[in-house]
Amino acid sequence: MNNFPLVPDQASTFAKQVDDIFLALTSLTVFFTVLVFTLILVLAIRYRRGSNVNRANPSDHNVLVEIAWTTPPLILGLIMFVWNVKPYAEAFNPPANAEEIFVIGKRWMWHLQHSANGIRENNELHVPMGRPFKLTIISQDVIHGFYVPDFRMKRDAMPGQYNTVWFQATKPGKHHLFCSEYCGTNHSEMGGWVYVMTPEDYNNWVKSGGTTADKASTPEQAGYDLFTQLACGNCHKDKDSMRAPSLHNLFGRHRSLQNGQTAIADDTYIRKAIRNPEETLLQGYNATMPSYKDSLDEQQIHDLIMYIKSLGNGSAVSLQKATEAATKPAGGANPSAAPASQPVGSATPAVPAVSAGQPAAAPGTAGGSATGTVGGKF
Ligand code: HEC
Ligand SMILES: [Cu+2]
Repeated sequence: MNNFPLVPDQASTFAKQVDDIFLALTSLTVFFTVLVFTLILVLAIRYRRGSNVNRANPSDHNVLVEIAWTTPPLILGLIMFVWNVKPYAEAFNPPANAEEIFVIGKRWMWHLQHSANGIRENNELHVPMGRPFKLTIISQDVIHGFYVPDFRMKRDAMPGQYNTVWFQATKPGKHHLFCSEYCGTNHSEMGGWVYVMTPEDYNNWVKSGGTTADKASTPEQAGYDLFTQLACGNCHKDKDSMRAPSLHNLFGRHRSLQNGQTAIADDTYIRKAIRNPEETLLQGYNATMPSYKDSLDEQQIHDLIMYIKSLGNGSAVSLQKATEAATKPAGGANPSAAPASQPVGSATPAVPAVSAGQPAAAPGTAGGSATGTVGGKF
């Protein structure tokens, strides 16, 4: 009987929690199903036609019974909810020290790259136990699902969107990796193994260059190479210029767009800015940036994003500016509302205003009314 596993191996920090929740939900479901069907059966037999029971004063209303069948399920439901919130939130919020692994799903294979050392793998993933890893997942064609049952971890790989999830493996060994989304002819072959190693074994594996023998460059280095090769630097300098905004400290910053919306410069925003610059056209600039939609694949775009991230994190800058603006008396209720409420299109000056790089820093624009703008608040 010991050899009859009801659940897969528990090999990550989530596994036990997920199994406990699953067991509780299943037990509750079974309990109430049995209860309800037993009552149906007993009552149906007892009150069947022709049976000799007292049918005087049939009641059609009983407050006590109604309270009895609504209150316990309500309390049980709330208990399940409270119990689930924490693990659920945890599963989608990687710890800050998690190392990133970039995952591309494509028909019909998984392509993975370690951001710390640049090692690339196909349908295999090597990780040490006891350390958190964050996965950034995208698809190059249709929807796939990155699924490691032993880790109780599953996340969709979507075209055009970065999804993240994280895990920390607890058990050395070989764990199945699947695609959980039917994605075409060879869907069933789209999978492989996650190898969880002891930290020493893992360090040796990394030293030997992993499974790729050729020299591995980190995504950041590869991104720098691409940036040079594609001459992005012809327009993007260290400082904002007439030609283009600087990409230093861009990551995490608030951007005001010409379509009246505001955005935060996260992975998805930068990906769009590179592939479809017309959709993220910045206030104060002309649409001179070429689209790289057809010339760069997902791997290359991710490399560029990693390079841009390495140029500094601007969320701290943004926050500081926002509080500064918010404490100013008039018109400063929302740092992004002022520039966003400017007329859009041809009326926008071609010369970059100071505010193009730093929202709401330009005093001249602070007089605008803060009403009637899309995305003026976040
Ligand atoms: C011909 C000049 C030019 C070239 C070449 C160019 N860009 Fe741009 N880029 C711009 C301009 C102008 C903007 C601002 C207008 C806009 O949003 O499209 C911009 C905006 C951006 C943004 C958004 C910046 C922000 O502050 O929100 C990113 C990211 C970006 N470019 C990355 C790149 C990368 C990566 C390359 C090389 C693959 C590149 N650019 C090549 C001109 C250029
Ligand atoms: Cu698939």
